[in-house]
Amino acid sequence: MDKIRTPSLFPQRKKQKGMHPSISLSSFEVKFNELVIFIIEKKMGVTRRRFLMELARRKGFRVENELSDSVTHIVAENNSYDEVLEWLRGHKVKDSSRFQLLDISWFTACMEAGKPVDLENKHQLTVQQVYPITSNIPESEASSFVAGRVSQYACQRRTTLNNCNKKFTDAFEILAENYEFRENGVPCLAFMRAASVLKCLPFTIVRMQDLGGLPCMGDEIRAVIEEILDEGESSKAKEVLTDERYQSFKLFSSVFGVGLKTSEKWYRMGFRTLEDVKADKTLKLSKMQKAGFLYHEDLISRVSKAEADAVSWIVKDAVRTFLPDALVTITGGFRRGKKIGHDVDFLITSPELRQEEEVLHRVIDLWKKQGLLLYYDLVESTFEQAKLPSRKVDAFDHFEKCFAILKLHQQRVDTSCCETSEELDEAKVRVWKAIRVDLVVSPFEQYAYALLGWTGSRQFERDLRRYATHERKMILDNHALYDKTKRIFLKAKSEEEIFAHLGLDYMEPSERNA
Ligand code: DCT
Ligand code: MG
Repeated sequence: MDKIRTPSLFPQRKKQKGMHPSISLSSFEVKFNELVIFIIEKKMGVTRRRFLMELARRKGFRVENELSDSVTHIVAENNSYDEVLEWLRGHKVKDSSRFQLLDISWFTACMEAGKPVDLENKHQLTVQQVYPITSNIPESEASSFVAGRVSQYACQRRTTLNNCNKKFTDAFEILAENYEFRENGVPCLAFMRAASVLKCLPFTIVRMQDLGGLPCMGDEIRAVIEEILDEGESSKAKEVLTDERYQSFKLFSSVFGVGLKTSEKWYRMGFRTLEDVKADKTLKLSKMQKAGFLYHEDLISRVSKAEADAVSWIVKDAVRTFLPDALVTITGGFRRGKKIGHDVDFLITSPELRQEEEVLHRVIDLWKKQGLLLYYDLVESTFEQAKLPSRKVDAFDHFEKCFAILKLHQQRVDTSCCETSEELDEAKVRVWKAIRVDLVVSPFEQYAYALLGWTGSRQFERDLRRYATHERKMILDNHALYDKTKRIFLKAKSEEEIFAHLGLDYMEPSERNA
């Protein structure tokens, strides 16, 4: 369960390799460098757009004529979220999560204030927005209208990282995790599903009536919501956080290679902290757990987007040394637009028949020689033995994969005591950080299914498979889609085709943060 760190209000965009610095044609002084605006002309017209651009530039905002790589904030008028996404797709933008998609109301508020104003829910263009943002419809009425249309399946709810109900979902996730630690699967799943439903709402729950016809809101869930609304916090969640068993399990499972079974064992042996575990010299640790303890500090510090990009470069470079036409795609949370993750996931394939088969071994050998590999566990493909598709929900797939810990060299600068530029240069110390990396290799014809499966989120994947089974009489896994009625496997070259086979509207990775 991830704690999603809320992105800073105006994220500073970093210059990325291969991107051209954009040229602002404004002759006005830029006062607010932290954001770069682009205004969509559609439904607004050339004249009004030009007027607004000029106005903003005069007030010190940076406004781009074109949708350049530096743009951070996209403003639209009278366009729905879906229309803006459609427009972006038409302009070859695949990942809309790198932008704030905003209604003109945010822009006008900024112009009135003469400076960037905080982004509020009402400014954000989000899915399921059924009324124009500026309308006077009471919030509860709006929400119950939306609630009636919210599907029980995450694959039918567009869920971005913009969570308006964090105070509820944080509590749910703590409670779910506690049930998981106690191997109480039913309420664990109930709280995870409820959290997932609230994450897709374009409004904050402010009264119980707002829950209207929302799915997955059982009595226990409602009681927690009610208490948070009345008291500002959940006493149950608070209690869990101070629970000895929960605290120990949380610590133990933070070690790479330690799951529920080991945590349970250690707890029963009387251990409560990681120091207790380390102090017992008779304890047999697996190779994975040894690495987990060795690099624990680095691994719990989470991976930033910049670090993920750096790893991505290393992975692509290594893979393409042996397979120049290989497709190497970042999957998992980073593909969904997350700015932080616990690992970096990659999917590798090659359009040339069976060329992908040897690549992982070669990459590992190369990294060993380069001293980059701190740990690895290579799992050979079990594809031949596998009966397809797998019926087990949450079953792991049969692809060849490598769970690794990579040594990422970074340059960290401690400038606190530097007075001259020479001192600054000297202070530059080369250090490295251990990063968890998952590499998965798929045959080219299964690539779309593998990509869909490894992009997540876990809740999205679970519901996608549940939807396929219960609503379409199909079986979906990371390799294929099987139509039980027609008794055929449905081929797909892209994720879009898989959604179409399932009769679902396509969802961007950034909308799969269920
Ligand atoms: N996955 C899945 N079922 C699992 C495990 C993983 O469907 N039991 C899929 C969904 C996400 C993807 O694999 C990568 O898994 P993680 O790295 O665990 O998740 P993440 O979304 O990338 O989260 P994090 O940011 O913490 O790495
Ligand atoms: Mg991940």
